[in-house]
Amino acid sequence: MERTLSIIKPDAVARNQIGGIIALLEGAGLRVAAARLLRVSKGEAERFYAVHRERPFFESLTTFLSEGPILVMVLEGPGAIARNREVMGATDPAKAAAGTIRKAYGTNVERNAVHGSDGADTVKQEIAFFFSEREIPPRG
Ligand code: FUP
Repeated sequence: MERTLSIIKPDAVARNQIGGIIALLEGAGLRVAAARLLRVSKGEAERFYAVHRERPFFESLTTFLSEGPILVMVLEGPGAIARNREVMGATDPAKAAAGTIRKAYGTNVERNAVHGSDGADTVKQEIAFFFSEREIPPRG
């Protein structure tokens, strides 16, 4: 069993696409282990995306992430990190495969509906950014 961090970004939350996106995630065999709707400040968005701080899109990306509520989730399942990235589709919705979240709900390379951790090294810090261990209830 593996965990990953998923974010439904402000574009998709504003367009009432939470349900459609979670249906695709669950259909891909991922289960929601924890979830919270919240808003991040510009500074928090800058900390979350710090890895991209030298990129030309950093200013715009962090303004976008902080423009409205987001749904942050911990997803669980076998190979959850890769599975989530598969169902998300390519970063640019125009290049995303049919059946993926970004193909269905993304607008452009920035407003692309979802975020997902990209590897085992980043997933721990991304989950810890939003959740404490006691907010991820054990199954039983
Ligand atoms: P991904 O892991 O698919 O979300 O993509 P990246 O880690 O490469 O990029 C993180 C976020 O930066 C993307 F979700 C959207 C944004 N981005 C842009 O706004 N413009 C670009 O050219 C590339 C990425």
